[in-house]
Amino acid sequence: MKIGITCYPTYGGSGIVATELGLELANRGHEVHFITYANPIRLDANIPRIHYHEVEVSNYPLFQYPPYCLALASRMADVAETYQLDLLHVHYAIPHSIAAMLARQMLAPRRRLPYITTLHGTDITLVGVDPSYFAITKFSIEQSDGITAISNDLRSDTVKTFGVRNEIRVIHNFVNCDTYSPAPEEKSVQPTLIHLSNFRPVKRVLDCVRILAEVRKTVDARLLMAGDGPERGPAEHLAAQLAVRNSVEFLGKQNHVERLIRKAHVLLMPSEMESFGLAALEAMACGVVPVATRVGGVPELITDGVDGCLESVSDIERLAARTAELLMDSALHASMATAARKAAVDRFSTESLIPQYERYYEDVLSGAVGASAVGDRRSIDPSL
Ligand code: GMT
Repeated sequence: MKIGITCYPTYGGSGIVATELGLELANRGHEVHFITYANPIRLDANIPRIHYHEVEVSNYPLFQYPPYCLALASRMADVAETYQLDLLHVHYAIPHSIAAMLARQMLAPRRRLPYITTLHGTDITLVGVDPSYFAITKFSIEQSDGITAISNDLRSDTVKTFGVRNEIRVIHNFVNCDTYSPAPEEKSVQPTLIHLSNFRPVKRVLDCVRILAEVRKTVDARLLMAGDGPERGPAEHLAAQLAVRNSVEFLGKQNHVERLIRKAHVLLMPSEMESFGLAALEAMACGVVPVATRVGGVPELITDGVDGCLESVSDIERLAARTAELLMDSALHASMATAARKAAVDRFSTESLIPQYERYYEDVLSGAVGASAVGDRRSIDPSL
């Protein structure tokens, strides 16, 4: 198949999933065209069957806000026509889904160009519910020829919040278990925690520092903070206030996170909301035990007490106690690390998840799913 992929190309789970998906599809013989405003972060140059088309947005003085969505739609239509794409697959509803809908309309007089929207989380739970984006998010989802969500929880949220009646297929996040694998020889000697995110408020980055301060009352642990974003400054400040600044390393944005994750014993993910928790899955594949909050789709990934730990949001005492227990009890840590790796390999590996996307593409192309299929069913069953 010839597939156009659009995502936010910078740091963020949705962009990472989209990029890794494109790479895996290309490996399996498909032709993949990334259509974005910058080269996706994990995309190296010169990979067979991978193409990159930059979206340029000219900034005319009249525009207070350059119309990125329109530039993207034009580029999508142009690339789809030039390279005879079979479909567009957009990640994160706003504004990618609307741009794809416009591209589909632009080409409609000449050819069919279906588009699939993959919902990742904050596009529904934060951005989509904002009154200024609610109606357009609902419209763009309902117009999609195919919709996937990265967890059952996100699918329910989408149905509940927007009243969407189209089929939403759940295809969980995935991880390449060859790239993300344990390396005991690289494990840090000092007990090490790691946090990996874009440092937005929803991640509760400050809680990582609070957990470390608690843990350090019993264990000489350190914390690696990988990523960057608005909460980095406040986190550095809090670390100084809690007198743990020398035990926290702020590493900034990192390209090869698997090399870092392997050094750690525990991954901290104390998020306010997480529709899946890709960082936790990447850690589990490396045999690093996640200590996380019981929110959103995280329980679909982590089984509490078996391959990770789940506690309530902001319960620093419990999150720290579970972390300290793992650092002090090496047998417990070893059994949970093994279970975490097994869960990643058995349930979330590229080998089992990528074919699910391929099957979905085929279903959309054949018309077996999509808005038109819902429309057809509606004429038979008016309750739909
Ligand atoms: O906040 C992030 O982690 C980035 C965000 C995004 O949209 O780029 O991640 C979302 O998508 C990831 C990949 O599908 C999921 O694993 C994350 O759970 C989800 N984040 C939230 O729901 C907060």
